Formats: sequence, structure tokens, C-alpha cells
Amino acid sequence: MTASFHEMWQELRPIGRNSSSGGYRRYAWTGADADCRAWFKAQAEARGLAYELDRNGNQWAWLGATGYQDVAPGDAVVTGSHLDSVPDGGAFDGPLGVVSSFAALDELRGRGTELDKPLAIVNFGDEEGARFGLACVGSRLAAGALTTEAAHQLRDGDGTTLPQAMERAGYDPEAIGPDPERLARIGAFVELHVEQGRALDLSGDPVGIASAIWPHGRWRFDFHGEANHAGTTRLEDRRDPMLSYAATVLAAREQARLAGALATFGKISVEPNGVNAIPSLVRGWLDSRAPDQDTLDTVINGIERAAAERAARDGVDLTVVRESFTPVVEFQHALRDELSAILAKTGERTVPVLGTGAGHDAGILSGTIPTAMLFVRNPTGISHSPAEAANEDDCAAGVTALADVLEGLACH
Ligand code: HGY
Ligand code: MN
Ligand code: MN
Repeated sequence: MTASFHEMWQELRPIGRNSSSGGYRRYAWTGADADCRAWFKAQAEARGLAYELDRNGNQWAWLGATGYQDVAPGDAVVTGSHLDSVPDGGAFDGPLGVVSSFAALDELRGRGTELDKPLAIVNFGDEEGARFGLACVGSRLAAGALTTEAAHQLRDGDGTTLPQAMERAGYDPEAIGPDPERLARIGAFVELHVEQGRALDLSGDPVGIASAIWPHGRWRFDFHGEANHAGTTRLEDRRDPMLSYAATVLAAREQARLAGALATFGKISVEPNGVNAIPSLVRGWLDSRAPDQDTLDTVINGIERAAAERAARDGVDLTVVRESFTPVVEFQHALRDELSAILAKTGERTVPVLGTGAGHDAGILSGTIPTAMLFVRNPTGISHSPAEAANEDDCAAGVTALADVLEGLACH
């Protein structure tokens, strides 16, 4: 007997969960990540699937093949998502897709469906980029969207490099790099994900199909000032980078509001971080997203201009570094339409097609292979928070929709 959806959910539930916040801290190449990976491997083995770890640390579980080498070009149907989390993330972002993938396979077996094509379930490593700052590292490396050299330069907040972290977790960091041979075997990748907004709640549908992902990126703003005594330094003698940072946060909100975009400073580090010292350095990370590239450019330019003006007034030196960027993703229409047709045949109503501002491995891979996404209703829309939710019936509807889609794609 393989674990049911509920049992899988219960097994994953305690892994990396912080008891005071109730949120998940499943960061790449940590103990919690290792526990999630062990869980994935055990699920694969319990189902008699062939388990594979790729050169970039992504996990694969194959039905109808012993690994990707067995598969003819473009033949494999792949589903899955990720198991890592943002700091104090919710239970659903990522794990819902992986758990639903195993449950959908069980449902297909229960139906007695014979698949004509090899099927794989994947767990992409380091999707959130919570530790090393760059999202979707596993899929970016595979697709060649992140070079080995650039990945080797990534560092976490403690100064540990990605290669050091991988080595400590027992993986070979020298092996990472593009994996075109593997990706070439995939005819379709379908990622199921909890919706990170309220479109399905508002439309009254349990499941939706993704149309596009907004262009988005992360920028690091370093404001260098001068450390000095908080109790003795005259206001006019200060070079206080906190002021420049604060003004930039407000400017970001204003630029985003004017443009119909989003801009968020959600992470900050302060040096020396003393309550009675004017900071010498304030480092803030901006996440910004917009419906199109021009709008995003306008927002970023506006924020950088406002930051530079304010820094000049404060006697503060500013540097801005773009740490990551993902261009707009328009999911392939042919595959998206195929999903719509499959679900229209099996369901009672048309499944809505919706865009999102959230990034996904399916978005990164969309430039290389046909990808599509299914969204499961989130009653509050809250995500990247312990309050993230999806109700049981909707999760079950998601599993059935995914099973229908896999059956439709993998049976001639
Ligand atoms: O940040 C994002 O959009 C994603 O959830 N990785
Ligand atoms: Mn996320
Ligand atoms: Mn996700």
C-alpha cells in the first residue's frame, strides 16, 4: 500500500517546520532539505519507480524507464514541483505539486490506466532561492540559464558558498551544469501549484491553468554611510544610510503604484546593527514584478533614480546589483490548449486560464521544453506565509485534474 495524499502530507508536515512561527524553513542543502529529499526517494521506491538524482541535485522518479537515458527524445511526460521553502513559508507552495504528482500516479494506477509514454515525477532543488538569493537554481542550471561558474559564486548570508553547502550535504558541486540530454527527452512538463492569489476563489473554480508569468527580478541596494555614535553625532554631521534606504522603500511603493506593478523590500541587513550606532551599511533586497518588460524597466529605473537622489543628499554611496532576472513567460499555447481540452472533456465546466506574478521552475524550463501549469484554489490567496492554504476537496480536485492531464498526455 502506498501512502495516500493525506498520509504523504502528514509525513512531510513536521519537516523543517519552525514551532514558534509555524512556518517552514526548508532551505537548499540543509538538514530539512535532506529530510525532504529522503521523503521523495522513499515515495519513489514505495511505488517501484526508478529513482535518479541528476547532476544538479534535482530528484526524478520514473515509471516506464530506468532513467532518462532509456527515453526517446521528446517522449517523457513529467510532473512535479519543489519541496524547499521561503523563510517561514507555507506548507503548499511546492509540496502540493510533488505530493499531488505521486497521488495522481496512484489514481492512474487505481483506474488501471496503461501509459504509453514514460512518466517522471521531479523535485527541483532550490526553487525559492531563500538561501543563496537566486530562485530556481536546479532548473536554471539544467536549462543552462545559470552557468556553473556563476552558480559556484553564490553565497548564503553566512558566507558559505553553494559548492561548500553541496559538498557538506554529500553532493558533488563540480558536476553541476547544463543538462540538455535529459531535457531533450521531455515532451511535456506539467507543474501543479497552489494558487498564490485569489483569482480561483473569486471565479469559484477549484482548478485553473496558467497563461503567463510576469517578468520579475531581485535587485540588491547597498547604501554605504558612516558609522557613528547615536548619542553624540549632530544630525547635520551624519551620513546615515538608513534614511536613504527608508526613502527608497517609499519610492518603490510609489513607483509600483503608479505603474500597476509590484515592488517589495522584504529583506534587509544592517551593519554594524547596533541600536546606539548610526549604520555604516544598509543592504536591502528589492523584488519587483510587472505585467510586461517596459513597465518593469520603468519601475526599476524610477526606484534607482529616487535612491540615488536621496543617497546624494544623505552623503551616502549607493551601488545597485541585479542579482536575478526572469523574463516574461508565456506558456506554450498548444500544450495549454491541450490541457484545457482534456479538462473540459472530464470536468463539468471550462477551466479558467490565469496569469501569475509568481516564478516557477515550469517558467524557467518553458524556453527549452513545452511546459504548463495547473493551479489549485487558495481560499485567501495568501502565500509565502504560514497562513497559506488549500482545502482538502480542492487538493483532491487538483490530483484528479493532474491525473486526467497525465493520462491525456501519456496515452495515445
Ligand atoms: O518568488 C517566487 O515567485 C517563487 O515563488 N519562487
Ligand atoms: Mn514560492
Ligand atoms: Mn513554488
